[in-house]
Amino acid sequence: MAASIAEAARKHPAPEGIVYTYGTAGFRTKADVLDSVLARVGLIASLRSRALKGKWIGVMITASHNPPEDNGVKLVEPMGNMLQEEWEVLSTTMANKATPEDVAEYYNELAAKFKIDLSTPARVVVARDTRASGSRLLGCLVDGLKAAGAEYKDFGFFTTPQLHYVVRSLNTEGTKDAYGVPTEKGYYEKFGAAFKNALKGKKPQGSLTVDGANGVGGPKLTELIKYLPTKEEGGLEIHVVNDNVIKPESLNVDCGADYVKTNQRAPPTSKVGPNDRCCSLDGDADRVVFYFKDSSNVFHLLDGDRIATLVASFLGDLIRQSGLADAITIGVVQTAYANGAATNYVEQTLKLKVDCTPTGVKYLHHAAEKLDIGVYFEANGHGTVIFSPDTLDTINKHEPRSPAQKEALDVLRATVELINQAVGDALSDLLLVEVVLAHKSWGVEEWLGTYTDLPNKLTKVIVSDRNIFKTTDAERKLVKPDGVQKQIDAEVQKVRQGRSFARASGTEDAVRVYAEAATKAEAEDLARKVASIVE
Ligand code: NG1
Ligand code: ZN
Repeated sequence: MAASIAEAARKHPAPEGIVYTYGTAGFRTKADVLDSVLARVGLIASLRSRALKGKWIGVMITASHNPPEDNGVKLVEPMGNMLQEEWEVLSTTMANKATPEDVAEYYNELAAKFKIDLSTPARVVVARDTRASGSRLLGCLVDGLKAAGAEYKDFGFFTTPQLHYVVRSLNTEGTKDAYGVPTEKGYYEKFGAAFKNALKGKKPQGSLTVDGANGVGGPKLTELIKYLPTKEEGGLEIHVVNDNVIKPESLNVDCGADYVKTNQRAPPTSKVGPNDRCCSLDGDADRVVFYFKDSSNVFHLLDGDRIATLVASFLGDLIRQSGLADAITIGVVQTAYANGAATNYVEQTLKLKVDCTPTGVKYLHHAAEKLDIGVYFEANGHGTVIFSPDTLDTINKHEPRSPAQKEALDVLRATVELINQAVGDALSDLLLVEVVLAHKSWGVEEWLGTYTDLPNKLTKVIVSDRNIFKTTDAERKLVKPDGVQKQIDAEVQKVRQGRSFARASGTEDAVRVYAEAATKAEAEDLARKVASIVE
């Protein structure tokens, strides 16, 4: 096998002078320098599967919201979680091995280190988004998988959450934790049926326009719609726009969740009327934000914080109405980027606990796993809700004591099914939002009216070395460089309802500065001041 592994590495030589890192979102960079990485990821995925006695591991080829010429790759653990941190480090080392011999040697070293029996089957599920470079990179990945003797299933074009779904379903098939039928159709059937059941006769108002970022989410949503009740059947009218995957160079260009969140405006092509509900997915459909224009043509964003608060309030109602309030508690997990008004609303109005974690879905997910029901969303729209095994058991076994309790319990059970437990999923999240709005008989204005966001500003500062910025307190305070936090505190004191922090980005070579305050002018001024301190 050493020979075949060295051969695969030889076929896809590592370019000189590039250092690769498995970051928050896997390996991600310009697509034309990723061939060697993909071949090596094939080797790592095979080892990871063997280390877990042949459980299915997922490999997704995507660069999410990044430009069309980028690409990337991330690994998925058997239950649909993100790759274990230790293996992120091993993947980084493997990606940076210089020669084919080094690659083969490291492969054997890992096998020895983890006592991996190389005759154990290795099983890997692969899929990709719609980028032009995807098919070439898939070829490189497959070369790595074949060299390692892995069995693999190629699901072709998938959203990232579809891949997580299939991985979890394959590994739980035939057990009491069976998640779903491990096929694309199985995904649509599961979420389609859950949507219908969770609506339970409540009719969604108006329609929803979904911007697919010209990525894989558009066509997959079009497919999912076939499994949803039609408007005539009491379902939701959905219009899919920006779903041109025939022109991969249009991916994420002037559309998509990142465009809308960053620019605080609708895609220029948007043609919707006042108060029409819209949402935007990102390039691999694991992230969604909602928005609308009011009757004065003013744009309003309903971001991840809004989704979290909406869903937490709905689940709280269902738990109380089902008679489960004494048995189950709900918590919300946010990052420092959550708007202060959202945090306040959760604590003061919903009376729920808020945890704050560092940026990156894996931190939020881990914190949410410690709760009975953990609602976690990043402000930019990544997120989901997870239910602990005990909580699921309680919900499944609960005997309602009145027709009203039964009604609420039915909706709660269907809502659990509707939420992708493996990972944040834009398609599942958008259906969840629609279910909540339908039950509350709310439109976007009522949703927006729950609280008023504090004006805020997010900027990026290019520094010579971002690694000198070290944080504590879930990234809300700098401990290094010395004295910088003191200067930031001094500026924050000067503005009303001020809050600001600076941290090194995990995905870009920059330091991000966030500021919020009572007015837009004060927030922008504070961001400017803090940026100049950091520079
Ligand atoms: P970094 O670059 O570490 O700030 C960004 C987002 C995260 C997350 C990751 C990608 C912001 C402020 N940061 O991280 O929320 O989405 O990319 O997974 O939006
Ligand atoms: Zn994404």
